[in-house]
Amino acid sequence: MSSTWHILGAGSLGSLWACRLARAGKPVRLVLRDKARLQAYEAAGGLTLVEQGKAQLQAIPAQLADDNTPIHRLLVACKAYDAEQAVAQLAPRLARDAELILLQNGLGSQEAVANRVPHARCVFASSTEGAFREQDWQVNFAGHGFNWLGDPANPGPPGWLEDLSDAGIPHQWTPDILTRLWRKLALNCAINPLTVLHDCRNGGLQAHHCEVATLCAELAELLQYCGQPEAAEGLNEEVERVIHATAANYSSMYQDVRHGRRTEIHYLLGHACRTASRHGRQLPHLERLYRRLVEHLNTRGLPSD
Ligand code: NAD
Ligand code: KPL
Repeated sequence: MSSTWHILGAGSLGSLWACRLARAGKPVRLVLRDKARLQAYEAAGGLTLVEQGKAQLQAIPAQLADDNTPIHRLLVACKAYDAEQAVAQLAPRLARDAELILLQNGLGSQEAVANRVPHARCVFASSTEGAFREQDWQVNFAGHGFNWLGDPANPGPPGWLEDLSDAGIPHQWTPDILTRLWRKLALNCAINPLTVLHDCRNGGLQAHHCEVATLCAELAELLQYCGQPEAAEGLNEEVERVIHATAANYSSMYQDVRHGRRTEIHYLLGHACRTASRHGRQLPHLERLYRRLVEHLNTRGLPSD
């Protein structure tokens, strides 16, 4: 019998994982923010997954952080800026053998979470799957993708990967999860802020090749000196490929800004600039991009941390 999957953050990605695991017969519990959310969830009768136009309701039980049952396995599906606090609330419930799976994009939040719960195993994930919500408790599976999983502190794969296979969650265990996370961070830094500042879809950056290439050169330099040379290989070419392949899409950061939502800038461009400064290096174009983006967010009343 598989351990219960506690899902912290019943947003887009958390709901997508929860529904697929529950559909495969795995025990799943949602951990919700507060009593009002719990009541609203119970009134809805469960989570609905919309996939290829078909909606399926999963009556997954939910609880609050102050429930007293122990947690052996926790999928952390909050935004990067919420992850550390959200996990800290659950720390007293984590069993000695607890394992956490951290779904956050960017870098920095994983380390902060791991420091909060040093006795737990923290598995990092890098996901290219796409999900969004049009209403509460309903998630649309928008883009098929892949999940890379790994633990920088322990290369041995965990036993629960079988649950993911049973649930049809595409994944692979990798000893190089940090390389994957850095590569995605670099892609996001080269594309997302520019789409916000130029107010365009990803394809609009085809008119800004030189600006993109200059950022990629600095990002590649950063990856080299922070010990991730593989993540630097062919970066500009891949960025151009992604811009072309996703030309009609708005980047996730563009959508966050458009909807007045907080962005994960601190864990993307912010992390890149902080890492450069820790190494005593200057990356003038990335730093200028960061300053312009912070200013843009501030003028719209959005947080820039
Ligand atoms: P989301 O905003 O849809 O969901 C986050 C959920 O966490 C929200 O429901 C929020 O209420 C909940 N939450 C925050 N603090 C909480 C707390 N203390 N207790 C309980 N719940 C709490 O976000 P998302 O789009 O699912 O993204 C989650 C992470 O996954 C982000 O880092 C994002 O970049 C990454 N990601 C998302 C996608 C996607 O398609 N949505 C794809 C790849 C990566
Ligand atoms: O991941 C993305 C995002 O929008 O966050 C892509 C499509 C790669 C653009 O950076």
